Amino acid sequence: MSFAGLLDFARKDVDLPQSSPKKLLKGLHSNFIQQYEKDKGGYHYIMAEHLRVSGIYWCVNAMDLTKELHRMSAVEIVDYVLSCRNKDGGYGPAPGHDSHLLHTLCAVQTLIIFDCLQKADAESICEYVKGLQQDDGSFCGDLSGEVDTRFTLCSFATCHLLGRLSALNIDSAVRFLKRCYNTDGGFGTRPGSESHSGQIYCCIGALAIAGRLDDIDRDRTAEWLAFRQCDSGGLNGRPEKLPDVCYSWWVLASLSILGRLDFIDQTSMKKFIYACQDYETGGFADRPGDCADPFHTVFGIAALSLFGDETLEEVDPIFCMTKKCLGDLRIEMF
Ligand code: GRG
Repeated sequence: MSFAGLLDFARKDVDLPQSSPKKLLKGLHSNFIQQYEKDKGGYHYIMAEHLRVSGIYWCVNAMDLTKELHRMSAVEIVDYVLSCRNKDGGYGPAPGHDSHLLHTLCAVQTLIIFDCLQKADAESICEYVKGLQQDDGSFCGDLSGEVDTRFTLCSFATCHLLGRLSALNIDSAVRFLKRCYNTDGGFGTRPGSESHSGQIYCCIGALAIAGRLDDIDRDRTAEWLAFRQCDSGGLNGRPEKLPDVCYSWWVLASLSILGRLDFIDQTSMKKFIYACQDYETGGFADRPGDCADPFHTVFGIAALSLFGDETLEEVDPIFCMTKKCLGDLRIEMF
């Protein structure tokens, strides 16, 4: 490894360039997202087929949060999502792809955002989800058999949003989640795995949906999450890693669900999030100066909404959708 490479490897934070944006460039972001939807012949669109339904959720959710959903082609998008449904009841990322829990949840979320959940066959979707629950309470994401706490949240959220949470064995799923709870207060992908902010969001979200947050030590978990804040104000996913704007969401939403949003320094965190915006193209990148994409854009915007940015719709911390579109499907925690 070169000397420069070695220094980069040892780097645990980023500097915010002087020229970084200092406020939310809302108008630019909706243009950026709309461009993604339009450019169907483009390289990025074509290469993203394997994650398209998730990508659709990120884009329409970003537009809903920025109050610009009317600019998206609702009918075309809903028809596309419905065409990704498979005979097993689940949804794949694109027509002809196998079903996966991630895309099944994103399909349901997209239908809710466009207020047409009635077009989904709730019973067959929940049967599909139920079929992926294992004897130890865990969930596989698809037939490949990979178990991960992400899939517990996807299962709980999908069935809750369809009003059929009782289709799942909640007690055994919660027992499994508690086996993934580490002594440092975090959660990992499976029992014994390293704590990671993304997995903590999934486990806390699932426990909140199940009404079982009292089963964990909220302060211990919140402290682990608060230690993710770097000097730049940005948050990392685990110790010794670089900050990334998407963790602004995974960490902040977890703290919000735990009722501990004040464990983070808001001012420096907002500075970091603003600095991740591309002031030419619109969109957010993982870190200042990197290339913007819809994934980091939606989670950057959602984090700012949690901080109460009044130009944005209010976001729900469990489902990462506007409170407005969720209506009665929300879970009030406090
Ligand atoms: C939004 C309701 C809702 C559900 C989504 C799939 C899911 C549920 C959540 C994913 C949570 C998660 C695991 C986020 C982390 C994503 C990410 C950037 C992982 C990168 O991992 P590494 O190891 O990065 O490459 P670090 O930052 O640890 O070096």
